[in-house]
Parts: sequence; C-alpha cells; structure tokens
Amino acid sequence: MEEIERLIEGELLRQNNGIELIASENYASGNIRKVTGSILTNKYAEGYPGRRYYGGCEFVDEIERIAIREACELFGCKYANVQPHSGSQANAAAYRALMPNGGKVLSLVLNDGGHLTHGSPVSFSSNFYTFVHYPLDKNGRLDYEVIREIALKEKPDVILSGYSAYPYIIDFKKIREICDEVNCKMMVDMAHIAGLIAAKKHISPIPYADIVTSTTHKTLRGPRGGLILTNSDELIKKINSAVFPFYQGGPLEHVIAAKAICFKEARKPEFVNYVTSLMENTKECSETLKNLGALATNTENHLFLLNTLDSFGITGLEAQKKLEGIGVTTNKNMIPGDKLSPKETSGLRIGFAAVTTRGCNKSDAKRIATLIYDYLKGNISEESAKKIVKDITSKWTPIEKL
Ligand code: DSN
Repeated sequence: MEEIERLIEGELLRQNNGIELIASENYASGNIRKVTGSILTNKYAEGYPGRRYYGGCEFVDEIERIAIREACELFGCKYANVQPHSGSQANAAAYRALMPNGGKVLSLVLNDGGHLTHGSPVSFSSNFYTFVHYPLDKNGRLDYEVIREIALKEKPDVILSGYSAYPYIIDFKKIREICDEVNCKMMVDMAHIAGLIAAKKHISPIPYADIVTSTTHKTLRGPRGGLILTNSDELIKKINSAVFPFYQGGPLEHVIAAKAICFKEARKPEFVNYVTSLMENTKECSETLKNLGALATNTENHLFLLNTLDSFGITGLEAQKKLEGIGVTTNKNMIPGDKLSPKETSGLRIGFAAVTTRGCNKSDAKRIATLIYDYLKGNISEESAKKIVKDITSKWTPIEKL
C-alpha cells in the first residue's frame, strides 16, 4: 500500500506542478473521484437494471437508471448504454450493432486524425471489419464532396466521423446526407468533443447519427469510461447485447455512478462557462503561436496542431520530450500529410481541456504559447522556462480541491 500511495503522491505533485496540454485529458471533480473510489466497486451486476444475473442489485439498478436518464437528458436522445469500460469498447459494440462481421466502414485516414479503433491494423477494428478511408484536404479540413465520392464508389455499411486530432467543426448534417444517398448507417465517435456538444458549442450528432459513441473523461470531464447513445428502438437492443454479454462482463457500477454525476455536472451553467473559456483559451494559444511565427493550425474547438518540424526544426517526439522536461505535457501527433512515422511525427497536439478546469484564463494561455515558442526556439533557458511554469501553475486550483 505504501508503495502505491507514494506513487499516487508523486502523480499528484506532477499534476499540480505541471501544465497539462494533452487534448484528451481532464481533471474530474472531487465528487466524481469520491464516487469512483466508493464501495460500489464491490458489487457484481452483470445484466441491465431490473434484469441482472445477481441478487442484491436494487441500489446499483437505481444508480444505473439515473446515469442512463441523465445521459439521455444531457444529449437529448432516447437511449443510452452507460456500461462500456472505455471508448474502444463502446466502438466495438457500436460496430457489432451496426453491421455483420466483415462489414465495411468508411472512416478518416488514421494519420489525419482518426482513432486506432477507426481501422488501424493494430486494433481489433480492422481485423473484424473492412475499413476504407477518406483524407483531409490540403488545408487539413474535411472535404464533404470527397467523402461523398468515396462513399458512392465504396458503398460502405457505415460512415464514421468524429476524430482524435481534428481542430474544426464537423458538419454532421452533411455526413447524414451522404449516408442517405449511399443508403448506409452513420456512426459518430464524439469522444473528443462530447463536452462541447453537451454545452451546445458544437453541432450535436444526435439528430443525425444512428449511433453515437463517446468517452466520459475528455472534454466531458467525468470518470474514465465509455458511453453509447441512439434514438433507435431496434439498435439499442443490439447495442445492449453487444456490450453485455458479447464484449463485457460485470459493469463497473462505481464508474457508472460517477458518470451519472458527470452528466449532471455538465448540465449546469458553470459547465457552459467552462467550455466557453476552454475554447477561448485554445484559440488564444494557437493565435499567439502563429503571431510569433510558428506553424499552428486554427482551431474551432478544444485543440490544435503545432508543426514543430517546420517551426522549430525538431520532430514532435523531440518537442514532446523537451516540453516534458519543463513540466509541460503534450503529445506528439501526425500532422496532415506528415512524412514522419507515428512514433516520431512532425508535430504536437495541444489542448486546453485540463488546464481550463484548473482556472487557466486567456492571459495564461497567451503566456503558455509564448513559453512553448521561446523554449522550443531556444530563446530561454530550461531554468527560466521552469520558473514560468511554476509561476503559472501556482495560481491555479490544486487538483485535490476541484
Ligand atoms: N487516446 C485518446 C486520445 O488521446 O485522443 C483517444 O482515445
């Protein structure tokens, strides 16, 4: 126990003293952490509320019903499955509900911002299904006419949208129109932008998609876990049996309880303020970097990409390691048209979901951009950079007080 406690203490210090810019990370509230660490972890509850394979489920039944109701109210949909342990498992269950084994999915080129479960050779997805891909255009944006042309040629069973490193608004209505024209299903993985959709700062996929999957821990700021939404009476039955018993066993009711709290928190006006500030901070950082002369993308959401190779002459991996050395955490990321491998990459993905939760404001975002620029350019020493990080983070709310 002491060994693990010591490591948790180390991680707490790392989180408190660092500037967390990994676009998929966030800090859950004290209530969410409390419930995730509760005695609900002791309970087996295979099945669904009212239809369990174990006795003693009266309390977890009620908890799971609340989580389902809150998810449906937050996103304005008819049905939710709150049991997926992760976004990958949510995607696996969604694919199974939408098509037979070997079915064809049209998704974004992985190096352009798709997720591993969107057809990577190293993921289950491409082993069980056939994937074909659409690219981004030369400006790094979706070209809906190109998606349409590929869809007409390939005749997929499913068109998948929703990405891991795409900094712009996705036009779900246009994708629905393409799905209708080619007579296929529409699936959206909204994991990255779920918080923006909850706060109505991004068009919702719910009125358009057959199935929407998500995680609950990114911009939505809940516990680590997955979620599946649909308006279809037929699909929810297939989704439920794909999650349990096909892919998963016992649901994590402590996490489901924390998801219920996350959905309730996301319906508060404070959450809308948080998302507004998150988007402003992201924009401020990308614009400041561009004004200083770096090659950063624009942003219409919670993240942007920084081309470190052409801006500073170093790979994404080198930039990630350099910034990590001063307590700024980012992740290396392919940029559209990248010539380097995913292990090296030509850039970084930068997001403000986590730091905004701690109280980062626009002037901090500007300082962070200047810090990244000056440090990667070699204008300031490691010692000065660390002092700036300390100065910025010392004003923010400590993780344990959130
Ligand atoms: N690993 C997540 C991300 O960083 O975007 C996606 O699941």
